[in-house]
Amino acid sequence: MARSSDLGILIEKLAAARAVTVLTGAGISADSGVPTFRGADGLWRNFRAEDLATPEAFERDPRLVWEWYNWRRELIAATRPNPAHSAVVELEQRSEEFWLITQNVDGLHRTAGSRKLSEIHGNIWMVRCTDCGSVEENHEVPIALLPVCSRCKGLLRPHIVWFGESLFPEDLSRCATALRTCDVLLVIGTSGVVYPAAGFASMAKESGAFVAEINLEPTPQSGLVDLSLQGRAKDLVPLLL
Ligand code: BJW
Ligand code: ZN
Repeated sequence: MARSSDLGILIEKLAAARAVTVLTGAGISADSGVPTFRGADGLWRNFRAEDLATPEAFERDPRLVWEWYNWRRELIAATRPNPAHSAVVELEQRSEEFWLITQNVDGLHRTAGSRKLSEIHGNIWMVRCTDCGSVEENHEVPIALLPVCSRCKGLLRPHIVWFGESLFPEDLSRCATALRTCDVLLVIGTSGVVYPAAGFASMAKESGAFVAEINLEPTPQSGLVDLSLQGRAKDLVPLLL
């Protein structure tokens, strides 16, 4: 459990900060009922994200990959933001400078009202044509298999960053600025194993930020952060305000 003295330190650091950056992962949405990737509930028909979230998997069997996304689209469509998402919105409104970096593709931060954000792994409600590259919103649940582009009839894929693919350069440069210039970085609900996001805490630390982590359990980042609070995001994040 988080110690109240640790919570007090973080509250003070946030109150004194001019610039705040928040990095979130699947743990913040777990409290809304979205399965995490590396928890037992993240498995689908015994496949792991590493088996399906790759360009090779899509090339081999686009139907299987779309079936996985349909399972997730249905789950996510039934969820709502939780008090941790709302508390992040309030932090944005209170901070002179603020940026939210989320690895989550579920869109729950946007639904909650976050506006200053980078969805660095994309968004499950956006699709991209594998032929002409056009990107559009698509909220169909389930999406028709196999979905095709309205402009050129090319095969659509999720507008999501898969393993082995580069993140969008504009997101990377916006995140680098937010990490290099923040006074406090708050890392919420990520296992800290997927790069480049796994390197963000040390980037902020090197630039002099106070770095705090909120997670149900210790992570590979726990040793390098200034403060590690253990507990549920939905219980702890609202206490910071
Ligand atoms: C709670 C909680 C509660 C639970 N409250 N907490 C350097 C070294 C080694 C490898 C690489 C490297 N650089 C790049 C790579 C390769 C690769 C990589 O990192 N591999 C690692 C697995 C080793 N990275 C990439 O390929 C990236 N591309 C890239 O860097 O391009 C350049 C390049 C390519 C190749 C080589 C070198 C350079 C792209 C990564 C894209 C990741 N995409 C995914 C899938 C998207 C598919 C989709 O969503 O549809 O994004 S992977 C998956 O993991 C998803 C997530 O965003 C991401 C992170 O997971 P997250 O959010 O941390 O979730 P979990 O489940 O892991 O953890 C949940 C946490 O919450 C746990 O800690 C719980 O305890 C906690 N929790 N309930 C608080 N209530
Ligand atoms: Zn097209």
